[in-house]
Amino acid sequence: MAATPIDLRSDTVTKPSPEMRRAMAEAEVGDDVFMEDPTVNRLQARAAEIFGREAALFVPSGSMGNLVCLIAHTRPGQEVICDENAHIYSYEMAAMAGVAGLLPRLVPGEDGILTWEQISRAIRPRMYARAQTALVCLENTHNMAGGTVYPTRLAQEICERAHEAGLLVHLDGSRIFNAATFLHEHVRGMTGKFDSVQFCLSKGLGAPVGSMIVGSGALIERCRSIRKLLGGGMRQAGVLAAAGLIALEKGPQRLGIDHENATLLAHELARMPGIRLNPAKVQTNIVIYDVRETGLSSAEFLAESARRGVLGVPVDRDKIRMVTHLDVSRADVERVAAAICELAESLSLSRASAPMKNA
Ligand code: TLP
Repeated sequence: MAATPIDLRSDTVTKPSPEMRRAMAEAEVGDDVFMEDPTVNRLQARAAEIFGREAALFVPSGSMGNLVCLIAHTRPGQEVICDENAHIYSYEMAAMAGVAGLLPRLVPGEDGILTWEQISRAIRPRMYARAQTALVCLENTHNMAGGTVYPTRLAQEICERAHEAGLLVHLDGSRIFNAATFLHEHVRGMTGKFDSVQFCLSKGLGAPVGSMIVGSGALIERCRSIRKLLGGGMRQAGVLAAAGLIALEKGPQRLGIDHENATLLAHELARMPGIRLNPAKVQTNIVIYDVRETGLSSAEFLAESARRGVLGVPVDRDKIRMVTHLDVSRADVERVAAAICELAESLSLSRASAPMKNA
């Protein structure tokens, strides 16, 4: 068993590089609630510039970034259209309902990708006694669909048609740079039509903490107050922003390596007995596979993997997610594949030698 486990639970587990730690130690700081932290101000200006927007806001997490935008765009009692497995719906403590007072209106996307046709059918008619649809939220890449990417033209069409219908559109772009890497496009062109975009510095880009919201100057002003309302006003946050700046400048360039590693892992897994996935669907750094036919639940399979030095997370009873990131090399992925192959084969052998029921 490997001494240090190979941690594929998430791309959030990455540790700041020595360069980041140096920049954090040396960061020039001020009180960001007074908007006087020069490093935070630099990070915000740079994010706005990269996305071609008027302004940006540094927030402690992707969840807070999404929630701040939801509150900024809506009022309690309204509806938000999103995919049925959207992170804002499934993994953010029901804050959409519990804090923002919104009703989620779920649409089953194909691999997490919605079409305007599906969205338009979910819009509530303007009728007394009906909750009113205010917002559409897309997720790119889509986490629980296995890191799938929106074709840019489709995302743009959804924004255009939603605006014509009087709706706003938010992008949970936590992994938007992974999508840009897959498409060989620039985030500016991919996201310019959204009313707000949240993206994470702390996932594949490698920063220890933080996310950004980008949008119009007026939106960001509003978001700044809402961030404070939620307790997210940070003080000498320049120590975090310094790492964020390095993540933003250097992180995107190496995401292709994570994608190659995920593709390699997917192809290896697809050959193993009892493991089901379609490696052709792996576009970025997330691999989701089904272990039902091994005879174990995802939790049981993961416990056995952990004993062999490999960590992942369960998606549901049958499915497991593994995510490649900057602290995982190709050699690590080969070790992961060998360990899971040994596990899958031993389970397959024990199934073959088990006495047949009702023989
Ligand atoms: N995702 C985490 C877990 O919460 C599942 C992960 O390990 O992938 N949007 C998307 C699409 C996300 O994947 C995440 C985090 C968030 C929002 C929230 O970001 P944080 O964790 O910074 O609040």
